[in-house]
Amino acid sequence: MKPLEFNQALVRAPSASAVHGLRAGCGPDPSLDGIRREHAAYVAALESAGLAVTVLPPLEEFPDALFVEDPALVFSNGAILLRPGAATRRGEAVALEPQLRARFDTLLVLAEGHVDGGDVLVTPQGVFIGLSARTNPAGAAALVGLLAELGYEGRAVQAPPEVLHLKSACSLLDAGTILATARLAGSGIFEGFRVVVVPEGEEYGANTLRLNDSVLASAACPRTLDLLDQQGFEVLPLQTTEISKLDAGLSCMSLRWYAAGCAAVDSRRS
Ligand code: CIR
Repeated sequence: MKPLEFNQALVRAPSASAVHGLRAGCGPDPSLDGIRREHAAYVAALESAGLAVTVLPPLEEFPDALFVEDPALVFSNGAILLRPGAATRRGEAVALEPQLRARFDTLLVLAEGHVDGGDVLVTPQGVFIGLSARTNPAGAAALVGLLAELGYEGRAVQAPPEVLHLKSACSLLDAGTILATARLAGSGIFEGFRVVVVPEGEEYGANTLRLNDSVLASAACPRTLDLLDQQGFEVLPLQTTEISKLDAGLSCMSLRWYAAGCAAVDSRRS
């Protein structure tokens, strides 16, 4: 497994309905222009990190469809179609299926329970599956079986109750290092990893995205950016003002994988 090497990404353009996406709180509404701007900057960041990006058309009937990470998991040797935990998001998996079939020889389908991709943290040592309001034990157990078919070891863990997904509170920085909130780090689930803890008050910043040599991180968390910089990571800060109003972070807007035989994009091109 090459958990930090990627040359392909699928994203979905935000629909006008994106402003009506699910959210737990009741803060100000996101602006559509802002969502589109943040999404466009995100696509540019994926490209500058060396990925070839395919932008799928928006889905008006599914406001959260731009968060394309949740209905599927993708690996170099196959993909898994998931069953999102929110009823309004289930059709996103149906819409994604032909896109995955066109790109992966092996497509497995979760047949029981519910799992959101945002609850799945892939590491070289195994795959953590967070139990949350969106991912239930039946879905996690079924996913462990599908992961085993692809050669990966899955393990269910408890996601922190205050966040939407497991990866709202953590991300993989390098093969042996995880960035996490203090609360999740203290739970002990990352035994064997070096854990970097985000500064208090910047818990949202725990959701970064390591792609090749770059780490995409939220510009809203300046102390986390400094911390990552001090640790020697090449940080690409991105605005997340509008998507964060929809409880979203940086990992959620793409599916990423390494496809052998496909040329990586040269991010240094002028
Ligand atoms: C939702 O509640 O499903 C969307 N508004 C946000 C999904 C974010 N997904 C992710 O972080 N993986």
